[in-house]
Order: sequence, then structure tokens, then C-alpha cells
Amino acid sequence: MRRMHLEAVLKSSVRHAKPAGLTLQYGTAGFRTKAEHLDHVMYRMGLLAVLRSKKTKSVIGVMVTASHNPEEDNGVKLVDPMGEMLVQEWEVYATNLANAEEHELQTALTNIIKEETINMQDESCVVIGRDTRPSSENLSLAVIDGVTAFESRYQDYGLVSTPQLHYIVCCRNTDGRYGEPTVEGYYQKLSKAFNDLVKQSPNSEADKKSLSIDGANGIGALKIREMEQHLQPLLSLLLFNDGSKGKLNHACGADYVKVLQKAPEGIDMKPGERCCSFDGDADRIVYYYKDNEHRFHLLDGDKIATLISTFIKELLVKVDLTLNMGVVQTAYANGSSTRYLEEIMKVPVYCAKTGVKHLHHKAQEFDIGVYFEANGHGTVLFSKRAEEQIRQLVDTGTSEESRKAAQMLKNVIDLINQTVGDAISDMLVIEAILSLKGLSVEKWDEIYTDLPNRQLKVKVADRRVIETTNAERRTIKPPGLQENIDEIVKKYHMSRAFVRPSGTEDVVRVYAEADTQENADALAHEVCLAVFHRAGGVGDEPKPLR
Ligand code: 16G
Ligand code: ZN
Repeated sequence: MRRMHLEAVLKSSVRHAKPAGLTLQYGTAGFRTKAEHLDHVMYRMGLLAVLRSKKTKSVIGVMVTASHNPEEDNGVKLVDPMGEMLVQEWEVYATNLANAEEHELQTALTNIIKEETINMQDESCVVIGRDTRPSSENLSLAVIDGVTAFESRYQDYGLVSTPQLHYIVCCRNTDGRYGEPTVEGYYQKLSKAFNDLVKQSPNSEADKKSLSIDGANGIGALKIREMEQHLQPLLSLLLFNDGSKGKLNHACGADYVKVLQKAPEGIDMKPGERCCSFDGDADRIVYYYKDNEHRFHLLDGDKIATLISTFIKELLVKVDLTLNMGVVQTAYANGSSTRYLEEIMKVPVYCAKTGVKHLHHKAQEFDIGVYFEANGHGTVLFSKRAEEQIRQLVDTGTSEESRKAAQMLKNVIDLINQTVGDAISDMLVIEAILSLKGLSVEKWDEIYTDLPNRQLKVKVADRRVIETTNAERRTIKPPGLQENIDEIVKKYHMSRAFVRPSGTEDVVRVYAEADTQENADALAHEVCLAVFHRAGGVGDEPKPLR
């Protein structure tokens, strides 16, 4: 490292000093904790982004957000050149850098530079985005301080959704082939693809019911307001929890709706009307509705994956292309969805570990890889080969029908955010499919019936005592736990359960499904007890749900 650089870095670091002794881990999706503990992490992630940019000779993104966490939290994720999450090999650099005491900072940096043979004379550029949390602006300024301490170029995109920043990074590194690297460019690209798709719908006049959106009082609400005008008159939106009064993610948002399996506060639901919730940084979406008896029905990531993969598969038959398609889920996928996809749809299904990077990675193995977590994070990846073949068929398809189907696939490619799951983009894909197929939300829901399920958490002294295998579906440590779970599961019908240490919270998560809600609840509770006793539970023993 050049002396000049080093002096500037150390000098600025004083303004972002690390509280001695504090250690944090680069978790499933970056650092995440109380906002007041993050200033030094932000500064250092600014530094790391510059190093990553020099190393990859590409623009790197830094997003300040804690997604669905409470408003008081914050976090940071790095975005790699093609818009993917930071490669896993660099997560350890991130952790080391974040945890180096002030006097160790220089060594921590020099180590990365040596290890990766980074030429500090190389150009670099970092793009920065942030969510609507009160702490985000200052934290993003800390990132910028880090970036400028290394005398790097940067561009601050201000308030953007996480997927918008991923999109921008990808555009910047592909000479605009993916789109214009601006938020406006994002709206243009998506709305054009959406409008082109929906215009082909025989039903565009039929279902004029509007879509109600719960914006989780976050960035998604802001961005939907900006985008709305581009979508009229084909889609009319009613926005709730737009941030004007409620608190971010408080009793609303995709995570709340999915985990509690109930409607968010602050939304006006009429029977049969489509509703959806974004999470705090708009990279997740779930749908739901109330039936005539006012019963709540959730359409989660699994239902979304099924809808999208069915639609794509039908189009592939029409264009007569032999592209392989696979669906990637996690252990949380409802058993009914997996069965439906495999047995009825005849689509190969794979299970990956929780966390977008694991699903994304697996999905890249297919010509068309659909991945969704049950919690509503997901997208579709098209290989280069698939994209080329589809684009070609738009003109050269042998029949009117195949050219039309190719055109629709092309629109889907443009509409879906292939860099990462994106609530806005996914919402538009879903709305387009429902319109093209003339499907009501109830009919979509009827594709298969979810097995009743329950998610709970258990506090233990050290969640690292639990180790899992087989994409988190079984535990190998502590001894005896898995055998215990197996015995409990056997007592229930159509049952399945697994436990895993959370990657974002200091708890062990428990998932259970069974033939009835009562049984799913009882099974989840029994498994919680097993975890509590075998993995060092703290506090009171878990209580039954009812
Ligand atoms: C993060 C992940 C999400 C995952 C969740 C699991 C990304 C962008 N986000 O939010 O995919 O489902 O963590 O949380 O990767 P948990 O480990 O606390 O259950
Ligand atoms: Zn999120």
C-alpha cells in the first residue's frame, strides 16, 4: 500500500473508530446489528469495496440496509460485478476487517492486498445506496469516507431498493447492455417489458381489480410511488404502509406476514382482492387475500415459484426449445409445493441452504433456473444460451404461436431482475402472468394446498453447537438431537421438521409441518423442547402455542 494511501486511511479511521472488543460476523447477507454499532463497519466496507473493485476491475456496490429487521437495526451488503452478492471467499476478509482493532487495521488491509495481489494503482469505482432507516444516511456517509480515503471514484445513488442497486451495478459493468444504470432506467426497462407483456393479454380488460401493496413503511413504498405512473393504465395500485406514519417493518411487511401467517396492520382488504407485502428493502414479496368467510390465505415464495415456472414451462413447449429448467428451494419450502413441482409439473427440484447466495449459485446450473425461498425472496436466471435462443426465435419462430411465445419469454427476461430477488420486478411478473392467464388470486391459490406449518425460535447459550447437513434438513450436532427429532416427527402424519441456527439472529430456528395446524403447532413445540434440552436452551422452557 502506498504510504500516502495508508496515512489517509488511518487518519480518517479515527473519525470512525471501532469500539474496542466488539466483534461482528459477515452473516448470511452481510453485517446486521444495532445501527449505533456500525459506523466503523461502514467505513471499512467502503475500504473493502475499493479493494474488491480494483481486484475485479469493475464497479462494486455497497448497500446500507437491514432489510426486514427492526428500524433501529442497520446493516451493509456488498454487491459483486454482475449484481450478485459478494463472493464467499471475500466474506472472511470482510469479517477480519470489521473486527480488526484500530491498531490492527493497517495489517488487516495489507493482508488482503497481498493475498489477492491487488495493484493499488488500478482504477476503482464504488456505487452506494441506502434504505429509508433514520440511521442510513449517516452510515452511507461513513462508507463514502472509506471510499474516498482510498481516493477512489464513487457515485452515491441515495435512496434505492436493494435490488435497484444490484441492477445498477450490473448495468455499469456490462456497458449498459443490461439497461441504463439509473433508477429511471430501471423503471423504463421494467415497465416497457411489463406493458408489452400485458398488452398481449386477452383479459386485459377483464380483471380491473387493483392490487393492494403493503410497502412495509420502507424504500419499496417510495419506489412504487415513483414507478406507478409508468404502469398506468395497465396496472392500478393501492399503496398502504407507505412510510408516511407507520414505523418501518412494524406489524407489517413480508416477513411479518409470512412468519405470523396473517395480514399486516394498516391495509384495507376486501374479500377476493389481491394484496402483497414487500420487506424493508424490497427484495422479498408475498401475496395474500381474504376469502368470503374472511379467512386469510397466504401465497408465499413457493406459490410464486410454482406460478412462474408453470408459465415459463408452457411457453417453452410452444417455442419448442429444449432448454433445461430447474427449481431451487430451501428446506422451508412447503412439502406440497415440492410434490406439486416434481410430480405434477415434472420439473426437477433442488434444495439449497438458506440464503440467497446458495440458491442463486445452484440456479446458475440450469438454462433456466427458478429460485425462491418460501419467505418470498427469489427470481429467475436465464443462461446466455437460453437468452440467445429465445431472442432469435422472436423473428425466426416457425409459427405465429411460437413467435408470440418467444416474444413473451423475451419480455419475461427483461422484466425479471436476474441479479437478485426483487419485490417490484417479481410483483410485475406475477401480475402479468395472472392477467395473461386470466387467473384470479383464488384460482392461483388452488394450484396446490399448503401443508399446515409453524416456525418458532429457541434461545440457546451458543447456537453454534448446532451443525446441520443435507441442505440444513438434518443436524449432525449436538449428538442425539436428530434422533430425538426423528422420533417426534414419527408421531405425526405427513410430518416433517428441521432445526438450524439462524444466520441473522442469535436464535435456533424450528420449522415443522403436519396434516393439521394443531399438529404442526404441537410438533414445532416438541421439537423446540428437544432443542432446548439438547442444545443448551436459556431462559424458560418453550411453552405450547395453545
Ligand atoms: C437473510 C437472507 C435470506 C434468508 C434469511 C434467513 C439474503 C439476501 N437474505 O435475510 O435469504 O432467508 O437471511 O435468516 O441472502 P435466518 O438465517 O435468520 O433464518
Ligand atoms: Zn430484504
